[in-house]
Amino acid sequence: MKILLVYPRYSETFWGFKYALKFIGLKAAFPPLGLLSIAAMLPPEWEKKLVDMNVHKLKDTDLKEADYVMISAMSIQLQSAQEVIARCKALGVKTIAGGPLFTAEPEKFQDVDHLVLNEGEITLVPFLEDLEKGTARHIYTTTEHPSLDRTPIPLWDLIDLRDYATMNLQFSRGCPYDCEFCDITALFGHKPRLKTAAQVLGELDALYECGWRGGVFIVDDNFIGNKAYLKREILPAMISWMERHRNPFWYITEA
Ligand code: B12
Repeated sequence: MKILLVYPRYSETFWGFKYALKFIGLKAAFPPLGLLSIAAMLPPEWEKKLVDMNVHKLKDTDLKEADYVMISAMSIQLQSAQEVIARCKALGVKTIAGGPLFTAEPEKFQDVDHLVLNEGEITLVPFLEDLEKGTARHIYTTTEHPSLDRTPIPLWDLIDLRDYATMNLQFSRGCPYDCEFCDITALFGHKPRLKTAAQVLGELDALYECGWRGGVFIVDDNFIGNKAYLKREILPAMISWMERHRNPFWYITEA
């Protein structure tokens, strides 16, 4: 099976850093972590290629070569996502879409063949089983939030790390608070779900072994959603990992 993973273009906003990136000679600020994680959940024998449209042009030949095009996007990528879906439809290529854009408003995407919504750790499993049986439905959804112990290390070899300013790592999902400006709990729930220290160090190792040195963005909804666990289990493990590896990374996060 040949899979093309596509990350649509961002609209022009502050957070796309379109103009600032030119000063540092890079193509995008952050890699598509959701898509790289989904890639790692697919059968290992499937052939996978990833096009981040913020970095490279998406060619019709790439689309035509794929058995399925898997698209991930957030709302800011709506226009580009719609264009990709229309191009696939015109070329007769089947599409599978997931991520926050599609999960928040699935009714807008009738032209997508399979909407695999919410968190892939849960919904991708029945979808892949049905796909194998030839009975895949239009939509897969769930009201449950998975534990993060099933989340694999992203398939970093699908991108060229040198195109990006910062690499991403996720330690937790969800947030216990209820701030009026934030809708994160609608997608990821109120209970922070956490990775173990072994998982976090495994992800640091993976980035280190790919040759990455520099910034690592811990892309949590709220890095301090569970302060006690963070201070007891994660930060001491990260500090000693950093010392053992002579401080190859610096970090940013959201709290
Ligand atoms: C890091 C982050 C950013 C970063 C970088 C984004 C990037 N490219 O990596 C920055 C700070 C730049 C950013 C900015 C913005 N962000 Co932001 N961001 C996040 C955050 C905190 C983490 C994203 C992440 O890497 N998650 C980890 C991966 C593993 O999760 P994931 O991508 O969701 O993938 C999972 C599922 O969605 C699903 N899945 C995803 N893709 C696919 C594809 C397929 C085929 C399948 C089957 C499944 C699937 O399975 C995956 C595993 O469970 C999320 C919240 C969150 N917890 O995810 C918000 C979030 C994505 N951001 C959001 C928003 C609104 C924005 C902004 C528009 C905010 C603003 N007002 O400016 C900007 C726009 C950015 C731009 N370029 O213009 C919203 C999107 C809401 C929506 N309905 O689309 C989110 C969900 C937060 C929220 N408020 O709810 N963001």
